[in-house]
Amino acid sequence: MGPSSDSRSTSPIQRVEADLEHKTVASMLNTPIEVNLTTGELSGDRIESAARTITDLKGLFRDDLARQALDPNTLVYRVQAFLPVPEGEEGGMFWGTTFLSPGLVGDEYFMTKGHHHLQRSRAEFYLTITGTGALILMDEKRRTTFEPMRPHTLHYIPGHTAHRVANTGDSVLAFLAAWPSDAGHDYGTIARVGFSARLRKVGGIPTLVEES
Ligand code: S6P
Ligand code: ZN
Repeated sequence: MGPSSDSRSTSPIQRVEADLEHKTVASMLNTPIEVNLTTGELSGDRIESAARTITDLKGLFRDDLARQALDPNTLVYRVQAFLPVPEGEEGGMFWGTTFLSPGLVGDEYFMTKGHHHLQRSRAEFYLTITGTGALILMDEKRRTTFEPMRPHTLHYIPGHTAHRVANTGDSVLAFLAAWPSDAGHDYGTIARVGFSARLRKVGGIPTLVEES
């Protein structure tokens, strides 16, 4: 080995710098989240999950005796979410998938709890992946409407609009959602006063029936 070999031509300082450079490059390598566009399933190590059983949804459906007659462990929906910044932080975005089971409580379709955003002006997108259902929207004047959901429908939920989803089909309804990280969730208002109408199966057809 002559004086020009690697071990002699690289000083200890140069070697430390090379190591640091290697570490910097390694720390810049984030593993992206993956979205299965057939099922809506998110995967990756930063995905959070939550589930709501029929027991968790006490008080939500009109016919509570019909709710109590179901297996208490019945899964109504589960949500996966990717929250890259702390909830409430301004300027970030969140991404999630909701998987809503098919089913009825009396004549009312399985549905999500529904909420307003805490910051009322914050909007949201939903994109249906699989299944059929209804996006139920209620404006500030308590006017309730719904949009049919089927694979590949995109739904814009404006600010100041309460929203919930009902599954009107016989298979799982999965939809993606994207919303601002400072939107927050107000469930209390809906728990107290509800929507002005419920989506019920009337003569086999999903129908919005005004609350009396
Ligand atoms: C979040 C977004 C959805 C819902 C999810 C469950 O702003 O609208 O991810 O959280 O569909 O519904 P809920 O009403 O129980 O939050
Ligand atoms: Zn929302």
